[in-house]
Amino acid sequence: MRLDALIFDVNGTLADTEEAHRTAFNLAFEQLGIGWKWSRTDYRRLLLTTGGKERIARHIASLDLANDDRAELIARIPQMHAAKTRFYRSVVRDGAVPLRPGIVRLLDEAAAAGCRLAIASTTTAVNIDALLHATLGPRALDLFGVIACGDQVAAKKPAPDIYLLALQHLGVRADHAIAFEDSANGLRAATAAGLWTVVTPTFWTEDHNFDDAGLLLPQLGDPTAPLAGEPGTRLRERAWLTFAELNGLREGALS
Ligand code: XBP
Ligand code: MG
Repeated sequence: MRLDALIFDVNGTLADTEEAHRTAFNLAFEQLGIGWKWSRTDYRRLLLTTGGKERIARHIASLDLANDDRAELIARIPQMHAAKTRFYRSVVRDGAVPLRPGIVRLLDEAAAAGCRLAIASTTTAVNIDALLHATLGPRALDLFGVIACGDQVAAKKPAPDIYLLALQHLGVRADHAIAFEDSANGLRAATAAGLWTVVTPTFWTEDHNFDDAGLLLPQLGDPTAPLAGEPGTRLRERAWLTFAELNGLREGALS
């Protein structure tokens, strides 16, 4: 079956951004005098709620509050999230968050083979723009023809909506595309949209259930960051996932 498109999640997949997100949330809470400080343990749990605004709402729901205080905090979610986005963008713009190993190589290999590239993320467009420009420069917008993100759909991951939107904008069928994810919610969203999915977890998601992944790797691998034990267990050709091998593995799985 022809492979027409690769669709990438952003946070955790293109780059390990979540520590930058966590720090930005905490800076926003401090700046606004809200007084919350999310530890890494807190944040691992909070990450199970996708979307920053939804994550803050989940946190408020967990607090023991009088009704008026709760309503006041809920009303401030947009303000908190806007402050968080400003902190996050400025740290990402400064180049503090690199792309994960193998991402640039695989994007280039796919583009050279005529395969289209897209994004499906729960984060906001400005965050994606900051990350892509800081890491790929102006060619980012040429590489990614479709960027589906944030509040463009009502239901965030694990609902399939953002992937379905990306496929619709690409004009590509799900069985002619592959998704790349790092989390169980992302994998559920991609799978529910009918996509064969490659999962590369991070510290934040390594304990999630990835039974439905088409291929599970610690990272994509690269000549500069080869995968331990490969080729030979999951990969046959190189110690990194090439576009040609990706295509072959998917064909084998679908046949
Ligand atoms: C993962 C998320 C995001 C970020 C925070 O996004 O859950 O919400 O943690 O971003 P992805 P916002 O789908 O790319 O893995 O605060 O902008 O929502
Ligand atoms: Mg993710």
